[in-house]
Amino acid sequence: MATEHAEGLTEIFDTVAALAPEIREALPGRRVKSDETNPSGETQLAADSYADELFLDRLGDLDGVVEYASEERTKAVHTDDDGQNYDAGDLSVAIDPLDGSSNLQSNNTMGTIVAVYDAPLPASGADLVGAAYVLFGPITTMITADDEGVTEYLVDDGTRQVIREDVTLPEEPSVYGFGGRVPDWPADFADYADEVEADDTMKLRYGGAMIGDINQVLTYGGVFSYPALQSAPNGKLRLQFEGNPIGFIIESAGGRSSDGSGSILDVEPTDLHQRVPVHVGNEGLVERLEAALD
Ligand code: P6P
Repeated sequence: MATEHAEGLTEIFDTVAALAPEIREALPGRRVKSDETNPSGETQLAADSYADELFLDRLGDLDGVVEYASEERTKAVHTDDDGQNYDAGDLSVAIDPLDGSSNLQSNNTMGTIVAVYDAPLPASGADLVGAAYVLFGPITTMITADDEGVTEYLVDDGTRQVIREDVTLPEEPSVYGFGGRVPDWPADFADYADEVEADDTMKLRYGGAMIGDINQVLTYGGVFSYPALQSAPNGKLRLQFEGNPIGFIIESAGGRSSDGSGSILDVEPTDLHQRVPVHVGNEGLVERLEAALD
């Protein structure tokens, strides 16, 4: 890990892990919809707002963190006392406090996505120094990625206990998950999906929370796409909070990311809540996708 960021990243990942049991315990009582919507126009659950406030409070307190942004907030919050100054070593955190919170009412997987940039937000994926996600499944796990690779932890008790080091995508892919409604897929993506589905070594795994589907790809090899749609040319997922961190994690695990034409990490940031088509997985599958969309 780049020494200038090692301490800051460790503090951020430890803080996110420490909050995991507290957030998981609070979920049962916060399944209700609030009458608020987030900047992307999605209905907020009480759990979304609760988790967002908790992350801002704890991450904002860290000396190394100078800026906090989340899917639930219109603007970034400057959390240091020297205002807009951005000094070497400062870190910005962009977080999806509860990715897939609509799965809460159906008791399916969900969790938290964290992107750590060494640049003001909105930032390019090239400015990422680390990324992570916490997955609330049958057990609570955390995946972290930095310049040393990808590690999986058990975080049930709020501490990070390593369960897998140097995590890489299996060479032989076996799962796929494609978001959006099939009639809304552009023809070239629909053709690619048909090709993948015709492959009898591939099984459909799509659960409605990106990180649950990504964890399937990271564990079994395959491809996850939330493509550009006819009704939404930039797709649904947000670059700062979903596309960049997940692209960083999958690329750090030896896979590929793409917005349809090239690495998601190269997409120019223009707005904090900009959307981006997201394709991540084994190199061969992503290369075939880019050829299909070309
Ligand atoms: P759809 C959850 O709301 C999310 O942002 C991602 O976690 C997930 O991959 C996607 O949206 C699911 O979208 O259209 O299938 O409900």
